[in-house]
Amino acid sequence: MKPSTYETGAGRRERALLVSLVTDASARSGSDPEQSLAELVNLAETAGVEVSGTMMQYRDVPDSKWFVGKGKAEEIKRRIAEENIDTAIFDQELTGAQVRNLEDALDAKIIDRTQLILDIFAGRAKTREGILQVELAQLTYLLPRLSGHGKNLSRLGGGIGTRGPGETKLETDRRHIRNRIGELKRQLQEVTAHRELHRERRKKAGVVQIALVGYTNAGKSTLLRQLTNADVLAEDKLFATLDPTTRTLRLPGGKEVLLTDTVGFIQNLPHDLVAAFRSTLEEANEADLLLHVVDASSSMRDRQREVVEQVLAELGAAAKPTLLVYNKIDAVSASDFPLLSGGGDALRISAMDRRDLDRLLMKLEDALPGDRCVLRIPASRGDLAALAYRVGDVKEQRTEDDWLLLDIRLNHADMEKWGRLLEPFRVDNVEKETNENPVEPGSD
Ligand SMILES: Nc1nc2c(ncn2[C@@H]2O[C@H](COP(=O)(O)OP(=O)(O)OP(=O)(O)O)[C@@H](O)[C@H]2O)c(=O)[nH]1
Ligand SMILES: [Mg+2]
Repeated sequence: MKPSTYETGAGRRERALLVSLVTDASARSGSDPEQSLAELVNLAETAGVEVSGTMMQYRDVPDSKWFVGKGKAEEIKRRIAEENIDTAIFDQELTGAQVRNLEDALDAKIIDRTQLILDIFAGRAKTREGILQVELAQLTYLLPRLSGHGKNLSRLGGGIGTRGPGETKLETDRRHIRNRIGELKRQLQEVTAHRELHRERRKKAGVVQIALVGYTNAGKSTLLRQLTNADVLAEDKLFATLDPTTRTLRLPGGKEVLLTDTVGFIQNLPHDLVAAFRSTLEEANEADLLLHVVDASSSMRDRQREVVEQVLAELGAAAKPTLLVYNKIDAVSASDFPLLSGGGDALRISAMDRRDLDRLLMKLEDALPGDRCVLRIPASRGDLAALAYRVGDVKEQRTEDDWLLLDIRLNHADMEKWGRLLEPFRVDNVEKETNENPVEPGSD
């Protein structure tokens, strides 16, 4: 499927009016309609649309025919004529029938938030997996709306294939789309199997994996680049990253881990998109530790943090060890700074500040899950000491006669792989040894 370009036939950017309907149900959803609409402006600009203006209506329930009320529809029609508008973009999901009715009544292209996000994704997808996932999401979104799309369908490749005997045009299109969906799922399974194999191999090798997660535009890719010199795209656009990128990261103690950048989240993320991107999002699920990056400079930061937590819960990753990081503090005003919530252990950093990055790395090292223990190795076994340094995080080293004592934190995966070699030299759990200095629960 070709991505939609949001250009008029004359090569000019489409001009759009952005419309939001606030209902009782949306008020309960926890999202602030004004912020959501501001975000829609951002999404539209990301897609290459020129935003002419915004409109908001409060109503108990959506109108089944027009979505907005009749009076509002007339107001929209007036503005479309006055401001030479090509497209109306709705912040909420429309039914196929509503799209058709509005198209007919307003004589403009009608798009909803989901479709806009799908179009942005379509324009961004580069890898085979990304392209397959986006097309799957687009077709899944389109199928139930097929009858409703009038003029709009043509840009989504209407009139696909040939008609079977006795079939209407609509039935033919539906059949083709279903076949294509089946085909896409098969192809995706192949690609995914490949990725899972990679992941399994890394796991077996005892490599610790950390995933960067967070709202779109929080600074995940910037952090990956700053920490690992990775050549990844970071820009002030929504959904700059679609495909996960993994790089090796060396922690201050010398231990090497893998850091993965993932696709950003957004509120009201289209469900079809979450489903289609499941294998990509699984990267977060498979990680040993999540680095949750929040844009501290955003007025929506608390909502954004909640949305990410919600999506992680949906993915089954809610209980994962997570390090919360407020990024972009260089762009936060001093008066706003104390308001940053998120518990005492949340880090506040600027991805542009080297010292902040060093603090982050130290904190990461500490946050890595694993068993802390003491190894007592014969001084002659330099090979074992080297192994311990390679796979573990050595907190302290001292010698006692002909023995080397290492206070070390070993990742569970490391222990599974190397435990056989190191286990015989394990003395005791370090927690027992340091009992005279107990740690308050939750203060870590
Ligand atoms: N002022 C400031 N800007 C930052 C900081 N970190 C990132 N940015 C900017 O924020 C924008 C988004 O950064 P990205 O790294 O692309 O964000 P992302 O989380 O990867 O976004 P998606 O890939 O869209 O999910 C870019 O313009 C960065 O230059 C920071 O610490 N301070
Ligand atoms: Mg990114």
